[in-house]
Amino acid sequence: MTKKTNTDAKQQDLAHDTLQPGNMLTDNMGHVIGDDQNSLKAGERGPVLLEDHFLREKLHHFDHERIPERVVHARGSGAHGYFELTDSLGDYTTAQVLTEVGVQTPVFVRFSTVAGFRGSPDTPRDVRGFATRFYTQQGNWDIVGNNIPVFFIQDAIKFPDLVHAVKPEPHHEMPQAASAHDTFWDFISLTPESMHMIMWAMSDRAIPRSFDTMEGFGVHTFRLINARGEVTFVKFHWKPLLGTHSLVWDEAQKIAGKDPDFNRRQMWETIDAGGMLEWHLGVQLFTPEQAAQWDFDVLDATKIVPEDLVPVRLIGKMVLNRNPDNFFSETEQVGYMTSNIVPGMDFTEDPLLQGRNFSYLDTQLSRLGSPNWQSLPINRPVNAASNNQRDGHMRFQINPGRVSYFPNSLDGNRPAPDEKQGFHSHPVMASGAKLRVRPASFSDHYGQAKLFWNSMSPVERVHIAKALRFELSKVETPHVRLAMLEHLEKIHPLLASQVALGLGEKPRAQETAKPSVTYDEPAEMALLARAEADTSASGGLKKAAALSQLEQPQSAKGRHVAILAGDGVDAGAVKALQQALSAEGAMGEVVGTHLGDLGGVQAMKTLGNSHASLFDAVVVADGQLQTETEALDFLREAYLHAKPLGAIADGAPVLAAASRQLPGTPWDAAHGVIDDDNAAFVQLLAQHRVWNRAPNPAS
Ligand code: HDD
Repeated sequence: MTKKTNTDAKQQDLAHDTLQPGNMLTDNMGHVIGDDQNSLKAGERGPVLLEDHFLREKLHHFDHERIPERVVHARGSGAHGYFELTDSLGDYTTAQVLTEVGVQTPVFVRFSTVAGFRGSPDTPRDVRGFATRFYTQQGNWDIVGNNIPVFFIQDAIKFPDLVHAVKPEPHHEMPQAASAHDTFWDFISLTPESMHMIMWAMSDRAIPRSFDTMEGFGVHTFRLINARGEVTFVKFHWKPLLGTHSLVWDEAQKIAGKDPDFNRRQMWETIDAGGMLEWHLGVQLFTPEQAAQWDFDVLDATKIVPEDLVPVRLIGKMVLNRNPDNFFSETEQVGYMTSNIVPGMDFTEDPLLQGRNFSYLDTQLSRLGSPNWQSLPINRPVNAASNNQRDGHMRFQINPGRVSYFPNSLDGNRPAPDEKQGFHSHPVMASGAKLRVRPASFSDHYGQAKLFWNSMSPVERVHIAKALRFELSKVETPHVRLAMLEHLEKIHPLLASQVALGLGEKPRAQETAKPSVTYDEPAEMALLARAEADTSASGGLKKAAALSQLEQPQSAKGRHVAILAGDGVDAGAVKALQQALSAEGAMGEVVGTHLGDLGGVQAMKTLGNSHASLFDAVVVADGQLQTETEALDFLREAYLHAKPLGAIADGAPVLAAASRQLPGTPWDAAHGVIDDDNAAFVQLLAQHRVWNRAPNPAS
């Protein structure tokens, strides 16, 4: 079957609006400007004249360039691409985007953080937005998801409180892009329904390595409706082909300073170099009857449906392969809405989704300033909108004729609803007394928090304990810290105990271990490895598949390796390593003692203007560097962040010199330090990190 695609349709549409600059400079009314560098004055040194309409228009437009940033998810980065269905859901839905195998549907995805302002760094500890727009032939479909499958709250009415609590505090607007402060933890300590989400937010999931090494989730349960009107519940998943991998917290903080645009830059440069970012689209399909049997409620956005109960079925692939032409026009002006669904889909009564359906339309109006925001190129559907809505600020569409109502006899009774093609809400029964209550089926707030904890590997549990120590030690109000320890104790006393040690509080359990600071201490890892909790609200499971990132696919593709070098480096050895890396889709970049030629290899970055935290691994290629402190620091940082290290040519003595900065730590192949073996190094790179590198407790 020839690949039918409407990718071109959207690209042509956007290209039509991408204004290629002409040769002559004009004002916004098309008047060619003679001189744009000097205001019109009376005399060489006289006053500027009001009649200078070019000056007035230029300053006028400039003064009005900023629009309100998003109230949450202000910091974002977007890219275009396509979704191609590979496995039809024709038994479950009539939605063409989920039934027409082989069709490439244009998409635009915007990744974001939640709490930080528009100019905040890419790598705070935070949830990541993962908003996908499908420009389908049946209208726009938006999966406005996150990289975490649950949420802090069950009811949308609490969202303003949650956001007010996490944003910089209103009396002094600090801290920027951080949850480690009193108001956030005060709110959380009084909101037990947040505990499952807190475990995800304090895990490595909240510091993703890159956009294409994080998962995406639609979070809510939606409905699919087939041609016979039968309903199936569905949850949407984005599974990155490269697996799901994270930074470590010390590294994430340093990246925020060394390159605040770290993730944005990675995506831009990958696509700019002809690369792409790829995910599988997966669905969990289950019936209302199945859902009724579980000990959790699928309308509760603080709960997952564990993949052990309902496997994720991969049905297609999304590829992001085109950068926006203009950040503001596309990435800033895109307006997603959870209410953007197509025929063959429907909402469920999830109270969080119901509230979101109101909020997104509402917020676009205040942010984009006109009811015609949906006519902006990035928001325009590929099938033209046709209705009787008229006027409003910034009307782009020109509707001819005299009829702007329905029914009508003066224009062939067009446009008219279409019984067959149109969207129909599924006639689900809905009745009951007007109540402001939370259903009992929503009331278990710790069962799946324990399920997540149990599903973590020992090193991931240590990272959660370290994150909670970091966060709660920043809280200045003692009773808030203590209240949080109570919640943690309900998840597991050993977790609460290890966090308490960091807060100067009594441990909550007999057993304790030296809390990890820089390393992941083996003693704390061993202690927390034994901390298995009794779960509930999890379908009878004690732990769930696919929650630990250490179970994820591994790949060296997209990895970025620093090759440290000075003048006279062995260029042949460097090029051999770069070829071995590029064969696996990774990249080896020379970081030199200076820019430019180092005797056969080019340095585009230097030890002074770069940092180990910006790379996945470090190889030293030059023995002269053992006296270069910056080189030794580069290696030390990478070691502490559990990154693969290597030496080629005469670089081994530099590794030895660097190891002397960390006495008692193993710098050998068994602990991820590879000397002169490109194949072994590339294989290690694919494993992401070397987690067994903690110092030998006997040393
Ligand atoms: Fe939201 C933006 C995702 C709960 C109200 N949200 C926004 C964005 C994402 C999400 C990815 C950025 C979209 C973009 O890139 O432009 N939001 C979520 C997820 C949630 C969630 C996965 C929980 C499951 N959101 C949520 C609730 C409400 C909102 C409960 C309000 C009741 N969200 C908004 C908003 C935003 C928004 C205020 C701000 C900017 C925007 O809509 O376009 O309407």
